[in-house]
Amino acid sequence: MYETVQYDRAGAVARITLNRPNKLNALNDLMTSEAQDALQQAAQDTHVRVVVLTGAGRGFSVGQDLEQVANRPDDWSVAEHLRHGYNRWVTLMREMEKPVVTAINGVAAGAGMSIALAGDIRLASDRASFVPAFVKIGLVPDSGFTWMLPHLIGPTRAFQIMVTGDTVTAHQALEWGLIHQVIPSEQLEALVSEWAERLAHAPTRAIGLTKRAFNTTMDKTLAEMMEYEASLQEIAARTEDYREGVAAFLEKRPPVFRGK
Ligand code: T3D
Repeated sequence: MYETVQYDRAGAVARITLNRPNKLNALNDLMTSEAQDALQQAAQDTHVRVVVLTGAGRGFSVGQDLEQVANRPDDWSVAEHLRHGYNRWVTLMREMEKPVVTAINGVAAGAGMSIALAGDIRLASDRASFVPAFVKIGLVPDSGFTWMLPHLIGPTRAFQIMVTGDTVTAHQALEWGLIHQVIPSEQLEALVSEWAERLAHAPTRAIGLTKRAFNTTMDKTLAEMMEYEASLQEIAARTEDYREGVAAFLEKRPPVFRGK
């Protein structure tokens, strides 16, 4: 049981809900450690094959709880706060060898935007917006933002977003390639469940290894990547799901993947 995060598992789908709706799910230290714990729980639970991360109420998350900032001692280190907090959180999402769907139900600001964009599949309500708030309070983008943005949408728009801090609407985010889909708010729940079910029946190991390749590709050459892919394929090709995939194809029937 957590105080600021809700964790539910239904079948193969784990759902983590950031749960401080009155503060638009601003990230305090407790929420950060509880969210990390919930992500680790989902990563380790062999029943779980997909994770959905969303926010309670009208926001996804507005990033760092600025009330907490005001009460820090003078010798307090922001770098350490990021290393143990949001950097670890984002890393848990990126390195989990299961698909992570972010269901961006409302505003995502600052580190909350970084966390929303760290999902493998990013589904936004038409009421969602993205606020790169860092510059508005005199900060550098953090929690992976300066790495993610240029990779997702190219350096031109990424730089503009970072230095203006202007709000990006859900439809702009879709058009620019920040997210995968914009969904009418009343249908978000249903469509997120559809995505989750689909991913829960996918070959989980192959998807996990694909994430491993994605995480590696950005600083490698084509030759290095082809070699790396070959080593991952060596693993994927030994899974039960691969045998099932080939058998189903040859038997002209849909495959039943078990994530093994
Ligand atoms: O020092 C470090 O730790 C460095 C780490 C940095 C990482 C970061 O995430 S930096 C970015 C921090 N976030 C922000 O700067 C966003 C601040 N919030 C806003 O600009 C606006 O709230 C939004 C544009 C996101 C949404 O506006 P709106 O009009 O929809 O909502 P609101 O009325 O501003 O907010 C609703 C409530 O949430 C309100 O509380 P109240 O008055 O009803 O009691 C507001 O104060 C609270 N709230 C919103 N954002 C935060 C927050 N409380 C604490 N921290 C927040 N970030």
